[in-house]
Amino acid sequence: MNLSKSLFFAPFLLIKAAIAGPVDLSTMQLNDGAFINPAGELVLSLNAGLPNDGVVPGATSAFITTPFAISSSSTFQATFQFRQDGTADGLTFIVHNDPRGASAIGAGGSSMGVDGGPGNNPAAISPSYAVEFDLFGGLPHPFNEIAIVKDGNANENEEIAEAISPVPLGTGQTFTAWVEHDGQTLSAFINNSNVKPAAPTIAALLPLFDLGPSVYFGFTGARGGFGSDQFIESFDLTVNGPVATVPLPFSFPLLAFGCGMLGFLGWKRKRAVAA
Ligand SMILES: [Ca+2]
Ligand SMILES: [Ca+2]
Repeated sequence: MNLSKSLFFAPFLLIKAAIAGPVDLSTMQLNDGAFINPAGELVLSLNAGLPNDGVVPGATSAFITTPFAISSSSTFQATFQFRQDGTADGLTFIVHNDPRGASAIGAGGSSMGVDGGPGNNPAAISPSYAVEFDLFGGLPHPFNEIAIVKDGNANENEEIAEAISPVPLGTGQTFTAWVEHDGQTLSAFINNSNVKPAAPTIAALLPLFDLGPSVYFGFTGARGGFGSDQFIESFDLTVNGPVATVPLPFSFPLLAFGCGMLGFLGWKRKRAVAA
């Protein structure tokens, strides 16, 4: 066995599912009409800018193609700039472990691209946690809302938490959103600048590891009888924490052996200095 090669590669194998930094939107899997426009923005609405804009209900989704391994101590921080115009329905940021993987998509309209359609076709994206940036909301609940939904259940009466957005979501202005998870609590912040507010707009206790050992990250967009366009202008994602659930049969022993060797060499060196 070539020991130096093992020592070099083992740590990289361990963190291969982690990420920190900007996501190249053009590398995401784009589903059911989501596209990248000439400005490099991810456009979630269908037929954006076309004459029938606003008439066709539908949903889109876009996901980072690779799932991320997580453990009970994993956390993530997502930051994205976006803008929406129109009246319905909105977009979500979603983390999920649906068997459809990067192809997952729900129904349009008030299903927000995460809930199921009639006859559960398409199925809701589940298991999942999503943060809605919902232009329409649903009476008696507020329009212009930010809500947290679980397992794609976007029914207005069954959202896990809801709040009136502190910024007007449907005006076409660019906003920055921060969606964070500390392992136990999902929190969402929003501002009309890139300064993160001290307090979240919304938060809910939803342990990340309850979704399972790996998750996908991305967005959904939905339009209904009233139209809206949704643009993701930028997307940064950091996924932290041990990825001990990644099945890497060879790298763990190699790393353990590598650390042992480094420890031994360090001990030898210290001993030499002491002598
Ligand atoms: Ca809602
Ligand atoms: Ca609501």
